[in-house]
Amino acid sequence: MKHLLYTLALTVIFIISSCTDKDQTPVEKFGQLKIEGTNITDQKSKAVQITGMSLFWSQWIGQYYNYDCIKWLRDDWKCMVVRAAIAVDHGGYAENPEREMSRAKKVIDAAIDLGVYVIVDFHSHHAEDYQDEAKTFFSELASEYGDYPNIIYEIYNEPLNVSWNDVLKPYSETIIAEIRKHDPNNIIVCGTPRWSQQVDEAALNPIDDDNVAYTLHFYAGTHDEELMQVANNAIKKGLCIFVTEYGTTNANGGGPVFKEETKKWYNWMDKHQISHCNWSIADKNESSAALVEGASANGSWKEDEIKTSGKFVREELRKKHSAIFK
Ligand code: IDC
Repeated sequence: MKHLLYTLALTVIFIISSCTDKDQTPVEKFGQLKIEGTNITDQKSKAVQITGMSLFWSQWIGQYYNYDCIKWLRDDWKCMVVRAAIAVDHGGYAENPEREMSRAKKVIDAAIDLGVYVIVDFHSHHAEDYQDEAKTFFSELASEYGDYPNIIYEIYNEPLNVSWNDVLKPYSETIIAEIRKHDPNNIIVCGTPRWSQQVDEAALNPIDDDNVAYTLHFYAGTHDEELMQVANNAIKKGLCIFVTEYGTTNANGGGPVFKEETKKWYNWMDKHQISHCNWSIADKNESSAALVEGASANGSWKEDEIKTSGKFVREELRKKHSAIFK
């Protein structure tokens, strides 16, 4: 009996001591995220930078919205976060609510099981025209998943040239109120004017909620220091920025892969501890798509299934992960 207890104690000690950070999932390590000042912070109030990949428009390239793919993105690409870009118009959720909601839930369920964060993005350029749909969509998600620390709500991908004060702030407040009925504290990310670039406008009139961040999107071939300066001004005013989508290419999703320019953005995001997701996990014939046409839907991608941008971004994600989980 004594011997048995001794062995048991040793086993417990062994298990505890072998559980280093390296074996932890992102959600085990960081837990409940919140916003403090301009930073996203973890359960110990330490600033964190969570990094990962965005999936493509769900209605067009939905095959990567599955468990095995998310698991591969966690284990091999070392994503701490994945973004489900749930299409609204162009045959998305507005027309096919059940199909698109089920895609969103597949990714959320996988993320919860796998211990990664998941951004659920209402992927539209006209979400103010789909406010009722957005209310229904986020209310359902918040009531079902609001208790999990995994979920991050992105309520509007990219508004066009519309006013923050008159259109986007009221839209955001309406959707936030709906989410907060069920989920008091997970992070909500708001789209900003002109393709989620004018974060400085939101900084002049921010939303009254403790856990709201604001979207900045950039494409390294199109956007440079000028946009960084806009974002710097917003940060100076106290705004928390989340780069929920960026590309290494031109803003149309094509053109060359701008490695040097992307590195400048990486440095800038590191300096400000800004979290980010790359566009996109897709096998489309465009340079921003990470995969070659016909790449397996279930992950396990070999070298020759990954395109230039995908390889470059994967390296960065692995580097980021290994600096934190050691
Ligand atoms: C692009 C896709 C492209 C598709 C187009 C449709 O890469 O294949 O034809 O949408 O509108 C964004 C958007 C994102 C865009 C991406 C690249 O959020 O939907 O995807 N981009 O153009 N903002 C800036 C760039």
